[in-house]
Amino acid sequence: MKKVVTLGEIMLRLSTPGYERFVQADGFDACYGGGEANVCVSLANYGLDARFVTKVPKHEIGQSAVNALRKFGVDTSYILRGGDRLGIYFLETGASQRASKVIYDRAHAAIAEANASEFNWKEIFAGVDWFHFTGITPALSDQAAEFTLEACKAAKEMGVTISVDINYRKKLWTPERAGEVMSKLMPYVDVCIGNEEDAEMVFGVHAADTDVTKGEINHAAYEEVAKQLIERFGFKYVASTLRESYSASDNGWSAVLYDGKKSYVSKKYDVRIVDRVGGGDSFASGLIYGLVTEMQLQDALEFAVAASALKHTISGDANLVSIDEVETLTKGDGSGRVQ
Ligand code: KDG
Repeated sequence: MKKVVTLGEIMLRLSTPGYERFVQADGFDACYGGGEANVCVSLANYGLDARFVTKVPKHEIGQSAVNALRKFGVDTSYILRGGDRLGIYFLETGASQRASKVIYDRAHAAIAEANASEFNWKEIFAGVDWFHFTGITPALSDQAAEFTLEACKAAKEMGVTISVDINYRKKLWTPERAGEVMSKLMPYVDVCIGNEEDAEMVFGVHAADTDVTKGEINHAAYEEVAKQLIERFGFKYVASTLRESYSASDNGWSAVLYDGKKSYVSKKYDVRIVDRVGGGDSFASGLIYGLVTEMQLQDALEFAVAASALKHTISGDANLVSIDEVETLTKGDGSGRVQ
């Protein structure tokens, strides 16, 4: 069985019920989320040996986060215990013209304050095929940037394939700091996932005559972005979802992968959104699953985008779809709504 490791923060997600506003809600629905935790849960759910590395406080809320991962079969044996707190993120789900809102309460979380010396990467990566992280983890603190770099160096030395989801979070760092830190990590990465906005914000890379702020992006323009990223960092593959936003509730959802020679473009799904949080993570986990199990590139991309289309129909951060469900969807023509 293929072995995958992800590294990052798991957070308590507190969302208002239904579409209630923050100022209106008398209670919150609780679950756990976090970019790399979501990817790990999804990979465990596909049957891979998926290990999540983080640090959580020794108290019961830390334990509850670990239990939430175990429930889905994630290997939690290298989760460090200690520190003061588990980060929280509050979510108000939007609809129609009203966008969703996220408020972070994650400063000084245990993982943000962990030190590089606490992780034994040789043990963590022993026998591992794939390592995945996102731009969220090195954004957490200077120490987090340092241990992410050490993880990348160890993984590379041990022959582990590395993927990143650029996942630029403007509430965590500036484009300048993101560019500086991420540029040091990218030379270790084999597979880069990132949309055109991430590439522009973090690396200042964009397609000529394309204004990403106006949503003017298609697979041809993305290929220009991917080429520049490969030239600069030597990635093997660059991939992204391509979202056409009709409203906060509906989306045209497809994806593209560039291998340095040609672009592979997926089917497009017309998605009715129940919960879009984790949509990018579900694409990343689908792509990792496809690539680590050695699917053809087009098949891996179709698996990833179908998995991700299905995620939009599931409440909570994690993509709890089965391989069968994903494969059934990939066999259709992609024209129907995903409900
Ligand atoms: O990709 C989903 C994440 O955005 C969510 O889980 C919260 O990790 C999170 C973050 O930092 O935004």
